[in-house]
Amino acid sequence: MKKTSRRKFVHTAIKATVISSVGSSMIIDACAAKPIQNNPALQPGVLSFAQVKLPYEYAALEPNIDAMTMDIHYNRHHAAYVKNVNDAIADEKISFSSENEFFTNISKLSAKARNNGGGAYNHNLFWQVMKPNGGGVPSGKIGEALTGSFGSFDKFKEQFTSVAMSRFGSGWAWLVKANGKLMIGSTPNQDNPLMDLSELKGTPLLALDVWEHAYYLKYQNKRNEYVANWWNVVNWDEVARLLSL
Ligand code: MN3
Repeated sequence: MKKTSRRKFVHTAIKATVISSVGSSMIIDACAAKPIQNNPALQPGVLSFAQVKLPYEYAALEPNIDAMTMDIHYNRHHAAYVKNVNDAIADEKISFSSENEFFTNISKLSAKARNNGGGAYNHNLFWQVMKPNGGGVPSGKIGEALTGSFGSFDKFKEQFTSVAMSRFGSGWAWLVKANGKLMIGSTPNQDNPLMDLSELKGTPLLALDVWEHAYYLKYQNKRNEYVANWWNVVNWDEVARLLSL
């Protein structure tokens, strides 16, 4: 089998096992993922997390993000977070019915629920705020909002890049909407701005994974090059859509 057709086969096979959430995530709804149940112990009406269908092929973001990184990141790292958070929900008899309720009560839950729930949600957003031939300078309401909040698009980009570079160790950089304003910040590990214990709070519009697993195969320790090239794949249409909700 040729490499490309094998990749296509693998991708198709994975698509067939991707699930949709019982929860109310706009991200999952927007992606219309097909339902699967990762853990039969989960009760109807209780939140379960789902891995969104990757909206492009593994190689689609090259040369900015390589196919092997995408494959491992999606199929191993992200898939594990989704499985593990659903296991935690079942084992710990967590009975929240939405992702929002889950994250706003995260300080009461276990480290397993927090780390894997964040990992499940954060990556679902991450895949969707990227696309092949993305990047550029956004226009319309998102463009105006960025200019209004940060002075100019270049200043926004500079500040976001600086936050992504200064997050020590593993974590995420974010653009969020909070109280009608846009803000930039970062979170450690798999925390996110929906969590009650997060210093940065708001509705996520854009997320950048700065864990080494997101870039090490291609960029090794050069996080700066990864971040610089990531701007070429930002899906501003999706960021604009999230802003409009
Ligand atoms: Mn990751």
